[in-house]
Amino acid sequence: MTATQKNNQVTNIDAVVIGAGFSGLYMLYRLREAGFSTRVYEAADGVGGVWYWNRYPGARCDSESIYYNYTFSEELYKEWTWTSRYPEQPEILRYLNFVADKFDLRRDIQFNTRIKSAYYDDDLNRWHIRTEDGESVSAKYFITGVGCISTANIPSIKGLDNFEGEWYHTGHWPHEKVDFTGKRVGIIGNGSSGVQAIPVIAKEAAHLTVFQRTPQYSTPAKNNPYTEEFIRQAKENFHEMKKEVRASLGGLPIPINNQSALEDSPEERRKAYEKAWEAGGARILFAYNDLLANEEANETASEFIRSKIRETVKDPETAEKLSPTYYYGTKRAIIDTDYFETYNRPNVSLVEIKKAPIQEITAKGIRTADSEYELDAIVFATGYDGMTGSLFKIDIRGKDDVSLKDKWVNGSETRTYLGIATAGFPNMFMITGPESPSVLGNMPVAIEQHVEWVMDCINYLREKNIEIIEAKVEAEEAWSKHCGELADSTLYTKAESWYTGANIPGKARGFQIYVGGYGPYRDKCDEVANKGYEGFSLMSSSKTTVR
Ligand code: NA7
Repeated sequence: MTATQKNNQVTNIDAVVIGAGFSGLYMLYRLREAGFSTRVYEAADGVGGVWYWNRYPGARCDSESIYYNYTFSEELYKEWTWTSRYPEQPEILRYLNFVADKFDLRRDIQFNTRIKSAYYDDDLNRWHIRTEDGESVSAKYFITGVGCISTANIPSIKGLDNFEGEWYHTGHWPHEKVDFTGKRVGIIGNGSSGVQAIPVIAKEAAHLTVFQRTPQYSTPAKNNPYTEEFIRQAKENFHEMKKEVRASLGGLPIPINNQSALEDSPEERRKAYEKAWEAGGARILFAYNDLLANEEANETASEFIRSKIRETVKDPETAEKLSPTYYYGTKRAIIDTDYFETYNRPNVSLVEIKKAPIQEITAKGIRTADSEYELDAIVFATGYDGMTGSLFKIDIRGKDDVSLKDKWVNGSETRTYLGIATAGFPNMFMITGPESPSVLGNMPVAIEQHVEWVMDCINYLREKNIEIIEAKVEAEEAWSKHCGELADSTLYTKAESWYTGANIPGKARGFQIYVGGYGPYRDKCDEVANKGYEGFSLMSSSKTTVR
């Protein structure tokens, strides 16, 4: 029950966890605390998950830092001090390193190791996990903490190999500073990453050309450094904050105005939106309770933001090009620092690639249907193959050698029970898997809930001498149906977004996130556990059903 070994020897341990981001670190901490031998595998050479890789200029979190952390340890919460409202990537990475040091986690993490496959052995009731280097380990429990948005989407554009300049993806940024001084830079993509990077790169580059496919709504972050007094109060308020974030819909203690936008007069609405705009972040989404459910209500918020774009961007033609038409919030709500202001700079230009698509990357730059742009560097801020992308990168096979990818028909028929487990894959747990609320809120809160639920479950199995837990087909059918119905009752499914898989050519469309909110979801998971893991088959080692 010690560490794994090479030389064809297979080591037996209790649990294998993939990924050393927020999920993997906490899962390791809990498993180890409960006395389970555990090994975490991590492809990077350090902890951090997406915060290890996302080092692009301007990279920040869009959740407020005092809520974007673990709450399982009061001591940890009080020992760490955030410097500003929206933390920069290096600060978050420092935080996760601090966590790893404080709880001495690194000794059970194998870095620089990518997992190639995980096969379930039905005879032995164990998972056989293999690394890309050929190392094998056998574990009773297989837990994925691979992140929802960690597999980079680099569009296959003809000619990229011929480009003589340098190119980067925001999610795989070099560790050393990339110096754009004096360079002509092109950036493709204006989601959260692009919107954060564009103002920063524009200040450094000789010229920045933004290749925009879809204009996006963005609201000002109103980032600011925290005062000592603010931090003191936040720390004092720890228990209340923890209770509130865990019961909330999106993992943040921000109340939603429980009223329809259509009940207010246009003047009252304007006032409410102005107040939310001034408060910063994505507060507009909290201004009324039906912005993501009712088209007419949504249009009031969408038009408010468009009016702000017109006020901010001096050239009316550019303002028009930057004005989105989809329903605000149905793509991830973006927050920014000086994003729209950046288009007033003389060294920034905007190219609409829906009107004149990119045809080729040449040795000298980017050629669209109507022009050629000479560039020294290209930045792909083109996002991720979300929700299933990172799971599908590993060859995961359950009972009868069925692969997860095949079972889910490449994502078009994703079926999970609670977004944590899937039938045919016993003793496998997915932290923030598809069909859990995950990315529709403040991730550490979702992660802690999953880790704690999984830990309670594993402890229960040990106490009751149960060897195998597996989601029942009927339970996952019902859960997937419920998720789909909830999503269809909102406007989310109307957008072309990474939430729906629309950003990846050829990817099956579907909305694989539970939209009912963190608090209600937690209650549902607790109910399942309290009923002795209702919806799961619980079996002894001889496959005798225990319940
Ligand atoms: P996003 O939000 O998926 O944004 C990706 C951007 O790249 C978006 O503007 C896309 O346009 C654009 N894109 C994607 N593929 C292409 C191609 N092939 N050609 C041109 N433009 C393209 O990713 P981010 O990294 O910004 O953010 C991911 C999440 O991280 C974010 O939601 C937060 O949760 C944190 P589109 O809108 O699809 O037309």
